[in-house]
Amino acid sequence: MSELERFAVRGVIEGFYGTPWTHAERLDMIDFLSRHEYNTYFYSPKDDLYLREKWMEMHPESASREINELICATQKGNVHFVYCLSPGLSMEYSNQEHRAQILRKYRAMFDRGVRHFALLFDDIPMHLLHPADVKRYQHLADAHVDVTMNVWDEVRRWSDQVELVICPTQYNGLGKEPYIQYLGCHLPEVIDLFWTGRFVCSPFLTDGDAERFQKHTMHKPLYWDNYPVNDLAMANELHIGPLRHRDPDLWSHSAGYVANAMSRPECSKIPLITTAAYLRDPLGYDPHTAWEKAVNEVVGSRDAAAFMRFADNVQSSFLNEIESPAMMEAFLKFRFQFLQGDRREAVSHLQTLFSEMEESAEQLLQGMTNQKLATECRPWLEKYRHWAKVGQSAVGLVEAGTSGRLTQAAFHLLKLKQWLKRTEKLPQKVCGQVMNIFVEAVLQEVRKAT
Ligand code: 14T
Repeated sequence: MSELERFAVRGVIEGFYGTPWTHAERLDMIDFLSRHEYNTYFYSPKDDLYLREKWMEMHPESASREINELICATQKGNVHFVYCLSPGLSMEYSNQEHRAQILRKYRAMFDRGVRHFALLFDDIPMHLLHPADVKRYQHLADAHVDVTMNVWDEVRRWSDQVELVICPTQYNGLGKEPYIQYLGCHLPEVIDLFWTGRFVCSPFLTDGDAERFQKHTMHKPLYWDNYPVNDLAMANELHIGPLRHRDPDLWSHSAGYVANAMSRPECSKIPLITTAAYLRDPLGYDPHTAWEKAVNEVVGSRDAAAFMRFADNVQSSFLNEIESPAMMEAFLKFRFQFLQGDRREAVSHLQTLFSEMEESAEQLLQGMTNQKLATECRPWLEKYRHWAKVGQSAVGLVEAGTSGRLTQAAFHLLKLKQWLKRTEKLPQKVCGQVMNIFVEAVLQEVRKAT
């Protein structure tokens, strides 16, 4: 695909709440982005004090040195470094000194070669709060346009290479809400507007929605896709599944695509490689094929098969409501065979399934080639191992119960209850409801029989 026939911006944003990436992780990520044909890195961890809460203060000396290194790394890798400030928690929009401070911080970055800037107004109140602002502006959008134009007029005096992105306070919906319409219609088209789609986490991004956004805001949306990010309410989900449901023609209806990553950088690489495949060839993109390739690359060939078995049970998110498809299929087959009278065969299949599950869990827990990945995944791997134990006791119970060995059945029932209790204490989302459905069915049979 030619450069003109794909997303102009292909980015990753460090834009999550929670522990920011370390300096080493950032350098590694920039290298990763460069190798996977991403062209932009947005530096915006929510919990970096000097970008948000203390946005008015200059970065301390040590942080400043690290930012220099990041800028150099992006330059070497042909990736744009976007310096993002989130002043909305305390900024008085009408305050001349506050505006000057944004420009001072931008200028320090400009002097080190940065040409891409962003002003993020997400996750702040929709109403003006400072009395001076209430007096001067009609509404929040009015203030945001004024500040943005003020900043824009100054930075483009520095160089005609400078680019500016805005994250509106209302960053999801249909695009015809009054705030975003006002913002869009009063800002020049060269200033890109971030947009997460219909929802904060949008199951689908469609051409139709992008067109509607453009119609109402006079801007093509710059997609900020909240996948694979797993912060806040999503913290128990590990988003290692592939990107899904982004329309293949989205590139022609948008200003670009930016993925918000997880606080776990190594895990993030798996979905980010699938996203890179989508960005490279949206029409030819197949989530499952891309996913297998991504797992192979990040996990390495030695552990890839075991990891894939694990990952099949850790893929549900707002993008994909299907969890543990292979396991679900095995349960359905089990019931079918069991009812057909093929009990021994049915039981033996499930025994194999759960012992392979335990083996792969053990293999991954005891030491993966990619140790960083192992560390990041550990809580989910632990939960996966626990479910294998639950499954083994459940199958043991079925086996003993249906062949009349009641003492053994009672023993397996006890074990099942113990493992179930331990497993349910682990909050990580693994296997969704699939294991619960199976266990519940087994326990129901037990109740019937006693
Ligand atoms: F700016 C936005 F486009 C955006 O998505 N902002 C945040 C983002 O930093 C965060 O990582 C993401 C996923 O949780 O969602 C936004 O933050 C929220 C969204 C909510 F709906 C924070 C609280 C919410 F209730």
